[in-house]
Amino acid sequence: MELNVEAIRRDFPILTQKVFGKPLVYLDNAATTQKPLCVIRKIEEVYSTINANIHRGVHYLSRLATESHENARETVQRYINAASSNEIVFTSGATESINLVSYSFCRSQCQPGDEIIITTMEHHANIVPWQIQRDISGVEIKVVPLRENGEIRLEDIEELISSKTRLIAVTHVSNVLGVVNPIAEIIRLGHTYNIPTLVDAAQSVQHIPIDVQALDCDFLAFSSHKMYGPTGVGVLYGKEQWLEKMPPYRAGGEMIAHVTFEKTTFNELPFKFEAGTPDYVGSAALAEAVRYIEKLGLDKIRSYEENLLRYAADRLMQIEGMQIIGTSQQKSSVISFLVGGIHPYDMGLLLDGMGIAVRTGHHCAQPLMDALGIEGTLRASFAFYNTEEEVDALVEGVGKAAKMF
Ligand code: C6P
Repeated sequence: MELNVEAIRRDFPILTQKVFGKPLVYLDNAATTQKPLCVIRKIEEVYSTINANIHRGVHYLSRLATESHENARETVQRYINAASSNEIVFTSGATESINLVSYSFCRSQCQPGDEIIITTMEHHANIVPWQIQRDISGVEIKVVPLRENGEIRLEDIEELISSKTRLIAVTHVSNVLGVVNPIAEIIRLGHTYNIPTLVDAAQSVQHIPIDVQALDCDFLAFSSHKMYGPTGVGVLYGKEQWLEKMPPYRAGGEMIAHVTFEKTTFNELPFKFEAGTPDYVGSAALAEAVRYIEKLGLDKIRSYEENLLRYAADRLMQIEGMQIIGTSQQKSSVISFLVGGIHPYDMGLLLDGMGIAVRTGHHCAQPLMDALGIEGTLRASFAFYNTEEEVDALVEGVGKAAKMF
């Protein structure tokens, strides 16, 4: 059975809105996805029924809230098939998850001169933390170049590997090109040299089934708000063997075992990395989003979105002057494009006037823009609630806007 998109759309109240008198066509899902009613209601339910600080109180509500937060951890564990819930650390988002790894991994596993491999297509969130560590820990950054069609190649990664390489940090899906990187092969390559891999799954975990055990993945980072969950919550998956070796990232609250003014001992995993009051309302709502995705089925979601992406690419290519950025065959849910010499921002504004929400600019990937020799792109990004009719509206909108220049 295929997805019943008409019924799915009824779960997302925001999609029925009009913008400037036109039906909203929301194609900015790579920036953030909309939320189904069950997620919105979960937030209300937690605040209305079990709200209390977790892990602290002996009282009834605190026990329920703690149970809800820990159940959410197990839901996330199941979703990515982690071996243990100790390997699931709640953070504020993919950005914080990567910052956690960069800080704690470099501090405990790297010496000055050691090397971290990243790629040209990384989001700033997987570039800048390593640059900060370059200043603090003295690590060097090696960058995998991009091939013509926007892909990275295994042999280019292997070329950069040396006896000083400590980590490969790579995005699963590029938020600009939509390219799906061969993370299984990259992880395997790293392991042949005893090098762990951090996968930035911010743009993949909502589109592509991920099994961290099958992948033998060392670290995986993602955000709740890009997978139909609330903002302000994220996940770092880390293999227990690595997390055990890494020192805490932030200090205070739940991450301690015992404190005196002379010395503090730290809590066990995963609490060692969760300082302060965690977003236990957000975690419950994220778990609800995960259940929603699981109910639809990621395989069905993937196949629906792949068809939509193909349809969009074929239709957009019919527009005169259309240039699609990133022509790899392995793509997921994102199309970046330029039309003639039209500035993406100008085109984006005109589309906005037609009720069509796309993103314009460098998409927090300026080094990629430099490598491509462009300033920015227009980007349409899809979710399972988008339709071919919405793609038609985009194509018509872009065509109309292009004629205005
Ligand atoms: N990309 C986009 O419109 P946060 O902000 O922490 O939830 O996610 C950061 C992040 C990390 N990696 C990748 C590949 C991403 O795409 C993002 C967020 C958004 O493309 C906002 S810039």
